[in-house]
Amino acid sequence: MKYHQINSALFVKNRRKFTAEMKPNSVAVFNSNDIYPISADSTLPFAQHRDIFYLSGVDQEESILLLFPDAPFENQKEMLFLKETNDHIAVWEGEKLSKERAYQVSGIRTVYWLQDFHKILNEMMTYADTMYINTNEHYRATVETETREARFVKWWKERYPAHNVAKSNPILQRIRSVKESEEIDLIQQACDITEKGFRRLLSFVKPNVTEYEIEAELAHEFIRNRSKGFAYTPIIASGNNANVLHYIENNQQCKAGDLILLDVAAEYANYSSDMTRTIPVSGKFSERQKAVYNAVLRVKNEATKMLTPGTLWKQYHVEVGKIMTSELLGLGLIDKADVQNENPDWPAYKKYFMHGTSHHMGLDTHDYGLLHEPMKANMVFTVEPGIYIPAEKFGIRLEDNVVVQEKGAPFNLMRNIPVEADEIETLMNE
Ligand SMILES: [Mn+2]
Repeated sequence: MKYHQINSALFVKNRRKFTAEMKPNSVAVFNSNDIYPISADSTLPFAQHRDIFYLSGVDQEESILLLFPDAPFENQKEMLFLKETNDHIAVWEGEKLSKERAYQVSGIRTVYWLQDFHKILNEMMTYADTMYINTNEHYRATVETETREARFVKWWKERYPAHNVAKSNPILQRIRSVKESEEIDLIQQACDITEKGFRRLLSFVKPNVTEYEIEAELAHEFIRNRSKGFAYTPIIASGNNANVLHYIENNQQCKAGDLILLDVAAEYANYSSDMTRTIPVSGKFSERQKAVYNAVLRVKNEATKMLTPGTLWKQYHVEVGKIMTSELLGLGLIDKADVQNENPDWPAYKKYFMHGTSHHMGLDTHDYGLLHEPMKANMVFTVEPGIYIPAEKFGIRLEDNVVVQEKGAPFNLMRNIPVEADEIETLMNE
């Protein structure tokens, strides 16, 4: 791990929140992700499943967490099962968690090697009435691959058909969406690393630079600050590429006079940040570009103020739509007739701003959170309005990450990342 060890107190708290929601006499099991094969003996770099990480801090493949708060014996209430390691294995595979290290990381005292799992699970199942299975119910998830978790769930339900089945996912959606202060600190660190990358770019970008050279600068700055790298596939979209919302080719040359939309951010300790900035290739916005830029910035600032406890996600989007509508009228992109005749299911503003304004953010970039429940303090959201104008060959999006506060305006975790057009121009011309 490149990141500094996280205090295990966080994971102890997270487990307590989860087990408090479990039914009496029930067992919950969480699996690591697989290491995905490419071909021959090549693999993709390991990425831990966020649920087992959230509940244990274990950042290693082939790990299992078992929670059984009503277990007959104290040492059975929480258990970890890890891939066996010893001095010989360490020489070939590098350092893996020993039982003692696993305790330091997770706060869990009962640690077994993986080969003991079935025997011990079987014993627990004779005591338990209900099994909590961990299915992926994220509203944006489309999963083709059978995960290690899914394989386990299939086997587990077949092996123990007489037990009641309950879902871990709604509990995790709820508890993961409200962040502990330690988590907000980690997200802040991710945002701070993103800031360093962005500032590096402001003095680097010049006409004729390529999008992939920009990507390389960011990767360099992120990794040297203990990040694994980008929190999600970076979008570095110059000129008209900005109007392709999920443009990830990043292979074009940036032309003088064009804008570059950068949706690029670092991860830290598996926590995301999610930033978008739009900058002029030549270090100076045209008058028209600046007018659109400032409209997007005003929408971002107004939308941010609405992220307060009790706000409903759906209603919030309706309100942001109204603000965007008035900005688009001001820019002459739509007229009053467009608004009067608009389809309520696809309002006029959607022609230029067709995506959502906010999503939960945390261990996943599009994090857990039940969107039909009102917002709460310490939820972390992105705020990311945009205006995309293919006819003028540019698109602008600005995105910050903010924490909902008990009282008053949200706290902007990207408050130090330049966003005012004048400040960006000044920094680009220093
Ligand atoms: Mn985002």
